[in-house]
Amino acid sequence: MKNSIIFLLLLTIVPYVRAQGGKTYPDGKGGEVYFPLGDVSFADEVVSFKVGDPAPVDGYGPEKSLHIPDYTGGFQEKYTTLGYGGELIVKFNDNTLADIEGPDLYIFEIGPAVEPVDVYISKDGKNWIAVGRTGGGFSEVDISEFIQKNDVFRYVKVVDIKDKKSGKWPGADIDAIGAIGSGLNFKLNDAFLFDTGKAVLKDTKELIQVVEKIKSLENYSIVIEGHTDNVGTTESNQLLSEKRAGAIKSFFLDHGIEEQAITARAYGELQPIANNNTEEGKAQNRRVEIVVLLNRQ
Ligand SMILES: [Ca+2]
Ligand SMILES: [Ca+2]
Ligand SMILES: [Ca+2]
Repeated sequence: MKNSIIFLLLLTIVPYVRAQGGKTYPDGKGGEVYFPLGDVSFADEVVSFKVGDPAPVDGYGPEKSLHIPDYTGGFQEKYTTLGYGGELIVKFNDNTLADIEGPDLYIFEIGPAVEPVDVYISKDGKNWIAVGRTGGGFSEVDISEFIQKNDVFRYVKVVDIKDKKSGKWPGADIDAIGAIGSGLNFKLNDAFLFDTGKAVLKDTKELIQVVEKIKSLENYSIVIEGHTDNVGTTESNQLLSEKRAGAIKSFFLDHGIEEQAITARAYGELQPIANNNTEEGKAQNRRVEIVVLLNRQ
């Protein structure tokens, strides 16, 4: 029952966000940064890491840049040194990156000098959008001018710009990567929602719970994304995902969520999250993702 995990998330994260509001983290340079979603906001998974050349003397591993910033000074093994020209790709799982007013993404880089990185974002981990370069005291990135309204992203890539070749730790030292513009991400498996090939909702019990939780939040917007496996034509999959995202949108409207708060999108088979060569992978790919964005209060 994959869905029970999702609802566990809903039941735990939503009250947390309501009770706590956001949270402030030290930026490692004497200042602090506010994240409206708190601890959930940070990158959850390493997708790939290509250490630069020369590599650092002591490499602490790419996973040191996941989760909340935890470096407090000195020689702590709590950051990822990219190496000269190194490249790190991370992914958000329980949250997404989105545009809100002001900066949207923050790269926690440690050390006395800010060593710049080029920053890229992606929806699928394949097609990348360059969103700027950190450095010169700036570690925050505003993605608004590079994207469409209400776009949501799950991947971030940072590439060391080959500024400093010398020293024991060449390249940028990354403690954490966080989405200030962040949404809660819920994946609903289609098997619970629809019959094969159909776009009529069959079991809405859990969707009602989703609606109730969303309505308990303030100042939110919702992005509904329909996705399919690769069985059938690309066109038919596109159409099916469109109808299913539309069915969820109608359900939300019928249950008192305002139309201007909802964006529905369809991706068909274009954004799989698992291998379509296995039955299990296909089942994971047949899904609706609901992203709840919390705007700055
Ligand atoms: Ca996260
Ligand atoms: Ca922004
Ligand atoms: Ca860290």
